[in-house]
Amino acid sequence: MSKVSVIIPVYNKEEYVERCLNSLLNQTYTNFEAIIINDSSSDNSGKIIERIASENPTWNVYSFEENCGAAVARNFGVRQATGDFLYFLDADDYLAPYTLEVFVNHIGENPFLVGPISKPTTIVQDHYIADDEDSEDEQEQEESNDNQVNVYEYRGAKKKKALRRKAVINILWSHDFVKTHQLEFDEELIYYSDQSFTLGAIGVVESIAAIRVPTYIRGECYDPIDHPSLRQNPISAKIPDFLKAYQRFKVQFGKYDNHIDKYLDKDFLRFYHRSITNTIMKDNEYLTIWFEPLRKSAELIDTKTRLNSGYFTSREMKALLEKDESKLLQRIKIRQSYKRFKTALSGRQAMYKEIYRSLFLNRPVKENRIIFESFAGKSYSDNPRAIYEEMLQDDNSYEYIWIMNDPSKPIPGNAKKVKRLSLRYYYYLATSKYWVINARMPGYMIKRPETVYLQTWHGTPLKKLAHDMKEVRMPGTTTEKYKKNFYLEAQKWDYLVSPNDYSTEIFKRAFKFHKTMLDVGYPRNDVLYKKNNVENIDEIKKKIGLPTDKKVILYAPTWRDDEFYKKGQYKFDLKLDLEDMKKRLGEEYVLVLRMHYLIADSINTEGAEGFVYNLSSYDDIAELYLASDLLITDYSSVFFDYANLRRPILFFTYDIDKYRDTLRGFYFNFEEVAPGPILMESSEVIDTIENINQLKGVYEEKFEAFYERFCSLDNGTASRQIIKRVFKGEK
Ligand code: C2G
Repeated sequence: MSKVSVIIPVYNKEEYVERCLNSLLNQTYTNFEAIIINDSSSDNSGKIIERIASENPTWNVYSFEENCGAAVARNFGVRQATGDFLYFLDADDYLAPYTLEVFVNHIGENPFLVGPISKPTTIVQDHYIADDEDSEDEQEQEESNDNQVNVYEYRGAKKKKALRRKAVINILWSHDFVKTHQLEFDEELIYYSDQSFTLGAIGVVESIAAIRVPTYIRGECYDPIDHPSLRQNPISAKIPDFLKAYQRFKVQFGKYDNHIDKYLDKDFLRFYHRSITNTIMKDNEYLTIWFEPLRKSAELIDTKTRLNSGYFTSREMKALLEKDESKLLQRIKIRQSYKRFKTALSGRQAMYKEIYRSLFLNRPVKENRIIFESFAGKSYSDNPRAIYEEMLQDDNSYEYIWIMNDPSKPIPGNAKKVKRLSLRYYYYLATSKYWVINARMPGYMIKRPETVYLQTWHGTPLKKLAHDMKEVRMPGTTTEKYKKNFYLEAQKWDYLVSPNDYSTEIFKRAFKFHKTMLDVGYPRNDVLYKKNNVENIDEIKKKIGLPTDKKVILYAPTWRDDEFYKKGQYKFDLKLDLEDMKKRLGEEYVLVLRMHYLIADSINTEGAEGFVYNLSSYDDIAELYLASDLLITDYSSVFFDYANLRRPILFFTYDIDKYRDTLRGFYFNFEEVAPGPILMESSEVIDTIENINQLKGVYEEKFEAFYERFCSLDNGTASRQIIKRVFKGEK
C-alpha cells in the first residue's frame, strides 16, 4: 500500500483549516502522512492545527518563526515528505472522502495524475465505485456509472489544455518523479509560484493523465475585503509578480518546450489586455512603475506571435520595444476608446451607459435636484416615499425625480417620473445632487464627489446581512463577488438610516459602513403614528377596496434564497390553506396576501374567492399595516415595523430550521424574542386566530421588551429629522 504525503501550508486560516483537516481525517484511504506547515500565522490557526494533529500520530506540524510564503512552505514540506506520492492541499479548501483513494487507485504508471478543482456548490458523493469493484447486479452497475472514474490522456497539442490549469493542488505526484526532475516552487514568486512546479513537470512528459470526478473543493473566501486570500488580492498587487514569473518561465521552461513557450506568450498577452492595461487606465502612474518590466517582457515574446497579436496589440508592443512610454499610453487609450465604441454599439443599454459615462457625467451637478427610488423602481413606497412626502410639506425649490418601472402610475406632488434604465434615468442620476434610495444600485453607477447619497435601507435585520453572512448562496453570484460588490456599493453611501440601535450596530459591521448613521427610526413608520385612527384607516380600506365591516388579516412573508427561477425572481409555495381559512374565518375576516417584491409566482387563490385579496403589487405595505387587524409573517423585517401598531403578530415559520440554519442564520434567538406565537401548520394559524383575544395577555411582556428594543426610536418624526440633517445641514 503506497503512502501519500499530504502537504498543507497554513497562514491565517482559522476559519477554514478545521474543515480542511477534518476532510483529511475522513479519507477512506488512510495510508498518508500529513505535513502541515504553519507559516507563522498570527491568528488561531496554530492552535487548531495542534489540537487536531495531537490526536493523529502520523501528522507532523512544523511552525515557521516568520512568515515565508507558500512557495517556501511547500518546498519545505516536500523535503520532509517520506511518502511514495505527494499531494498539495490548501488550508481553505477541502476534500471529498474518497479523494486520496481515487488518486492512488488510478495513477498507475503515470508520473502524476490531475484532478479537477470544484466549486463549493458541487455535490460530492460520499463514495465512488472503483473500476475493479465487481457488482453482481448489472442494473446497479448501470446506475452507478456516474460515479465511475475514468482516466483521460492528454497528448501533444492537447497537452496545452492542461497548461491552463495553473494550480498545483489536486494533483497526485510520484515522489520519485518530483525528485528526478528536481521540481520545486520558485521562492521568488508570490502569486505564480505554482506554475514553476507544474511547468517543470509538464515540460518533461509526453502525456498528461487526468480524472474528472469531483475530489477537491476550493473553499470560498469569507472576507474578500479585509482578509482576502492570495487569489483575492487586488490585481495591481499581482501584476509585478506576473511579469517576473513570465520572464523567469520563458527562460526556464519556454526555451526547452515549444508548447510551453507559445502558451506563455499567449498567456502574457491575455493578461496584458485584461488586467495590465485596464489597471493602467485607472491610474496612469502604474505605467511608470511597470514600464521597465513590461518592456523586458515584450522583448521575450516570440517575434511571430508578437506580430500576429492583432493591430492594436502589436503597435503597443512596438511602442514598448521603442521604450516610448507616452506613445504606449496613447496607443492603449486609442484601443480602449475603440473597444468602448464597439461595446456601445452592441445594444441599447450599452449605448446608454457609454453616453452616461462620456457625456452625462461631465454635465454640471444640479444643486437642487433629488432622485428617489424604492426597491429598484418596483414601487412608490417605503422610506424614500415617506421622506419625499414630508419634503412636499415644505415650501422649497427642489426638483424631485422619481425613478419608476412604471412612470404612468400617479403619485402626489410635482415630481418628474422617470423610467428606470431609460436614457433620462442615466441623465438624472448623473446630474442630481441627492440620491435617496432604499436598496443597492447597479454597480456601474458612478457616484460623483458632489453627489450626496442617502441610503435608507429597507428593514431591521433578522437574517444575516452582507458581510455578516458567511457563505452567500444566491443565484448568479458567489460569496466573493457578492461581498465585493456590496462593499463597493456601501462605500458610496454618505448617510445611512437606521431604525433602532440594534440595527445601527449591525449595519456598521455588516455593511462595513463608517460614514454618517442617521439613527432616527424609520421614515416609512411615521405614517403608523400619524394615521393610526379610525377615519384614516377607513379611508385607506376604501381606497384599497377592502370591506370596512370585516376585520383584516395581513399575510406578508419573505422570500427564500434557495427557491428561485433566476436571479431576482423567486418562487413562493403558499403553505396556508386558503379554503380552510375561508371556511373557518370567512364570516369575520378577509385575508390580504402580500408577497415579497422578489417573488415572481402568482398565487393561486382558487376556492377562497371573496375572502382573499392579493395585494402583492400594491405600492406601499405601510397602508396595508394600517388597514389590517393582525399580521401573519415569518422572517420578514415586516414584523419590526408592524409592532409599532401594537397589534397581534403570528409567525408562520414552517421552514424555520432550514431558513435559520442553512440559508442565512439569524442575529438573535428568534423563538425567544418573537413577540407572538411560532406556528408550523396552517391549521394552527387558524386555531390561533379563532382565539386571538387570548394572545395579548400571553405575549404582553415579550411584546413590551420587543417594542422597547426595536421600535422605541419611531414616533412619527423620522422623515423630518432626516430632512433637517441631510438637506438643511442641521445637526
Ligand atoms: N415587504 C413587503 N411585503 C412582503 C415582505 C416585505 O412589502 N411580503 C417589504 C417590507 O417593507 C419589508 C421589506 O420589504 O420591510 C424588506 O423585506 P424583508 O422580507 O425583510 O426581506 P429583504 O428584502 O431581504 O430585506 O435588513 C433587512 C433585510 O435586508 C431584509
